[in-house]
Amino acid sequence: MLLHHYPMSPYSEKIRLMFGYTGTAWQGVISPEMPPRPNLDPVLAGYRRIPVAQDGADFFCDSRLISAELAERSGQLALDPGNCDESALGLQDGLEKEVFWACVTSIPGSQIIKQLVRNISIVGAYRFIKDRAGVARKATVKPMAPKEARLIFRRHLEGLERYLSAGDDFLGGGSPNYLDFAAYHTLWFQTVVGERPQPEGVPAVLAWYARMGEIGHGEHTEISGQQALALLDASEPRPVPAGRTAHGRVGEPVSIGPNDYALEATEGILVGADAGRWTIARDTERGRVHVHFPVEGFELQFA
Ligand SMILES: N[C@@H](CCC(=O)N[C@@H](CS)C(=O)NCC(=O)O)C(=O)O
Repeated sequence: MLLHHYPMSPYSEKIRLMFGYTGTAWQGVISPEMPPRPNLDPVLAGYRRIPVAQDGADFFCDSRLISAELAERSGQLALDPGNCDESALGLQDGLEKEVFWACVTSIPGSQIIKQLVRNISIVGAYRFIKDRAGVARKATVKPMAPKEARLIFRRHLEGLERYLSAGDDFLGGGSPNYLDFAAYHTLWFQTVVGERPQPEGVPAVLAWYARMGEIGHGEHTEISGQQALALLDASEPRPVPAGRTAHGRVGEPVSIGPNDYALEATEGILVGADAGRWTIARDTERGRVHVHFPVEGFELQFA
């Protein structure tokens, strides 16, 4: 499998660590932090988030769907978000909504700017801030005040502490499940990208965080965006399983995009659908591709 990612991306970190955990040998394509993304734009022409996984001419959008795909391929079914009960963590609006936004918003802006300048230059940092301000303006999720964000993130850590100090090494019990990786990437973003000090008064969380970090990213090599696109010349999308082609509207033109932020949608012909996933076919300059989206958090419109 191939992952379009960039070093500072928290959602990518979740998947990089899952590759390490499942012992999956992977290839990475370092993607620009913001559009234009020459590694993906010729294929997706719309969807603009990172990470995206690629297997030949099949593209998987959103880290939840990538996790489900990885769970199936590795036989580690606990990595499929559909197999985990997030409500056990007692969160009001989930790890990937409330907690993620609290994590990002509670890091001081000056720290984010420092990291951006270090990673992508002053001009890059300026372009990034302008780009993400545009994303925020069009978002359907309401912004959080920094004070509220800090409180929510602290409450989340205290909830994790209660859960983890009950005895198990991981949120999944004796071994990690999807929730471990989803909870890891926010604390990773705070401490590694945000350079925040380690949180105080939550020893079980810190021990768990260290255990998770030890998993590492596994065996991987980086290839260029052009090399990733060249794979399309010799690849065909994998057949859509019969159970997913029976949907009454298969064959119709559609557009699919996120329903919360970075709303840009990708157009194609619906070739597969079930309760958890939509698949569209697109004809690109390099041939036909299939693009897979999760149903949760996305909106499908018929043309
Ligand atoms: N729900 C998505 C969220 C991905 C996400 O927000 N990625 C960030 C980078 S870590 C992003 O792409 N932000 C906005 C953008 O570049 O369009 C997932 O799980 O993959």
